[in-house]
Amino acid sequence: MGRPVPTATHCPYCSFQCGIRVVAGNRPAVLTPWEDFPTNRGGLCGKGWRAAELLDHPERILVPLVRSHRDAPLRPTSWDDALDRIVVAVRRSQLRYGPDSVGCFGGGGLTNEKAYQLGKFARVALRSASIDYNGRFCMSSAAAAANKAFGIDRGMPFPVQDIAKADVIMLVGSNPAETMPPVMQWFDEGRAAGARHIVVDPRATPTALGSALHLQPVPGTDLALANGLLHLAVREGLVDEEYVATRTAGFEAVRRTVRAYWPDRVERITGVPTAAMREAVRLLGEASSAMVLTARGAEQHSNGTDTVLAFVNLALALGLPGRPHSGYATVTGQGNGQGGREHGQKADQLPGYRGLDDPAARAHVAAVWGVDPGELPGPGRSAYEMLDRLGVDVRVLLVMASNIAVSAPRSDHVGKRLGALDFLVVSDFFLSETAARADVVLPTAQWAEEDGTVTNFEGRVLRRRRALPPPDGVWTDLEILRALADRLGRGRYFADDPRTVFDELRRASAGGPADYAGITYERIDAEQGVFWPCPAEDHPGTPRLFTERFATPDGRARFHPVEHKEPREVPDHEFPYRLTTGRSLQHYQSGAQTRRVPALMAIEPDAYVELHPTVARRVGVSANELVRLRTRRGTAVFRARITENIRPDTVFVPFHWVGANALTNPELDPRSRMPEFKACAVSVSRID
Ligand SMILES: Nc1nc2c(c(=O)[nH]1)N[C@H]1C(S)=C(S)[C@@H](COP(=O)(O)OP(=O)(O)OC[C@H]3O[C@@H](n4cnc5c(=O)[nH]c(N)nc54)[C@H](O)[C@@H]3O)O[C@H]1N2
Ligand SMILES: Nc1nc2c(c(=O)[nH]1)N[C@H]1C(S)=C(S)[C@@H](COP(=O)(O)OP(=O)(O)OC[C@H]3O[C@@H](n4cnc5c(=O)[nH]c(N)nc54)[C@H](O)[C@@H]3O)O[C@H]1N2
Ligand code: SF4
Ligand SMILES: [Mo]
Repeated sequence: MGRPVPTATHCPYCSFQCGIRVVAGNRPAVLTPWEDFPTNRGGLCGKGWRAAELLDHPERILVPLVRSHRDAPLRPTSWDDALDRIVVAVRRSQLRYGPDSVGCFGGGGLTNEKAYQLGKFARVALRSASIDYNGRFCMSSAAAAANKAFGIDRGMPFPVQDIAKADVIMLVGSNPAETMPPVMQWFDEGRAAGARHIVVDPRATPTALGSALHLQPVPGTDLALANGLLHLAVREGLVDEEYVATRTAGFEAVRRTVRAYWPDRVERITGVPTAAMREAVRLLGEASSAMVLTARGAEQHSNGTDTVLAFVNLALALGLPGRPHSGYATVTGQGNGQGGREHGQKADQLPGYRGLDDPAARAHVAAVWGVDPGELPGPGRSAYEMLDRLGVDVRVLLVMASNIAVSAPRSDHVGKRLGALDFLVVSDFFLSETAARADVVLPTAQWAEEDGTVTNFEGRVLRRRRALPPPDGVWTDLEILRALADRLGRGRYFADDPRTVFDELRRASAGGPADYAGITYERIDAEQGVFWPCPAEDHPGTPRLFTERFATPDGRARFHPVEHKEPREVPDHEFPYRLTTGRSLQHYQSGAQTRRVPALMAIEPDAYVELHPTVARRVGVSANELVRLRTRRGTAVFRARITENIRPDTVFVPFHWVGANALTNPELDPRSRMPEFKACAVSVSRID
């Protein structure tokens, strides 16, 4: 017997999509890094190293589960029974309440093929407008801003290697040392060569601790900070006037707006000392190459789109986008956070990043799908707006790749709305907190068990390759969608083979902003990934955008004047602290996967809150004691972690356990519909 050949594939978790090898056919599955993959170069974080354990995990769901009525326990059944129940519920609901009463909720962890197929399933099999996905909680503000400013939304418009070559980088609300550890090799390479990095974060994170300059603003005040930095850049003559004149439009209105952002005023709003602001501007403005990167800390606010626009304004005024080793980028989050937002699982979108309300886009995609454009529904509600009205508008919900019971804002309310549904269907490999509430749970294949493509945070389209078959009786999401479409009388429109679906996606995306027409599985294999847009098979793909022009009609980037606005909730007598939320190193998202990995749980066993020592003293709590956090929406209990690394007016909780989102505010950004996960008012009390 020869040694089994490892299959090269990619990590199931974050958008860095580290190259991983899985020994083909083996159970239990064995994983090794893919040493020469060009982005991670063999590096993996602890989550990635342990990812294979979930393939053979004892809690994995291996058969469909159903319950006979709401209070009955879930019990195993056959696929026929499970699918028939779903179709009966769909038919009944659509007959009584109309097509939009059946909704879909997708995820940025789905491969391109699955995200595309889920969008098509909603529009063609269900003919429903009700579909959105968890990326609305993740990337939407940066996406909205990038579309407005650059005319295209590819999170990182350059390859990750450029990070090592930039002289100065400002990271705003981004903590890659914990959220994408192997990417730090590119930052570290830059630092070793003398690059200076500026981190903007209310916490002194591991990323900030290794930087040259840490600005520690009050949560939700980044827009004022960006305007203040631009104010200083104007005053100190650091604006690249030639770039502004030749490559952009609209600067004068921004120049006028930022005039009012005096350093003293900005210090009062943000808490960032003026001297630190001056140093940051000087570093950025005098560097021969510089980048501004934002992530969820800047974006998950009710003014997230404007906040991103403020940092884009700064980057444009300094002449960065499109210049060598320079630019503005947003660091995408989920495994397929980039591709998952391009191919039609968004409420207002058709594949290729086309608009659902654009007649030409509807005609093009309908022709690829073989349906009449008039049959396609119009745009639906955004993620939280749909969840908020479950049981009222949407009566039957299919969830594929999200654990909304834990990760949606104001989760107690969302839990009640889930309970008000007539019928909930969840496809997952574990009984997540959301799946545990379902009427039907469908067991699905995991990353190493299926083929498909994902688009990493650079816009590089990669192949997930099947190393092993799913366990007996477990189906892929594509097989599930096809079988449901079949039973709904629309099966002829749906393939369940990833390659066939990808070839259809290529045609559907052709000519759109996210054009995959020239990308094939063979090219991805040969070239270690292909950067979109790639309109033809003889097109090289596009590692760097904006070198000549922006994706706007006239080729110029757009400035947008934006004004500071307080977060919806600010501290008061009853709720005296600011609450912000985010991630810890060991866990992933709602924790549905990583809370099932013993090695990760041994390091990070339960929900905690970071408190400054002054807060701990005031509340009377010592390290590891339990405290109760309360907001206008709910309460939850956390273990106290006392640290000097956080502002004394702010507390931080990771959202990997049930509880954090009982607290958060679902106030939405008016344009992106992104909830305000990162700023609300909270009280802290000890538990006796
Ligand atoms: N370990 C781990 N890694 C992950 C994930 C995970 O769950 N766990 N999830 C992946 C996904 S989907 C995503 S979206 C990315 C997210 O990656 P990041 O954006 O790096 O993660 P967060 O922890 O949400 O937020 C980053 C930082 O924002 C800071 N912050 C909070 N409020 C504010 C504010 O008002 N202003 C500023 N400037 N900063 C603020 C927080 O203190 C935090 O350190 O991570 C990906 N990688
Ligand atoms: N308070 C607070 N809340 C937040 C955030 C925050 O910073 N603070 N961040 C937000 C962000 S950025 C994000 S991205 C969301 C993420 O939050 P969620 O959408 O809940 O993300 P996951 O926990 O990854 O949930 C994915 C679920 O689908 C399953 N799954 C994974 N892959 C697949 C697949 O291919 N098919 C199927 N059928 N199932 C699959 C997993 O087992 C898991 O149960 O949370 C948001 N919520
Ligand atoms: S950094 Fe992201 S992609 Fe890489 S191993 Fe960790 S979770 Fe997986
Ligand atoms: Mo995310």
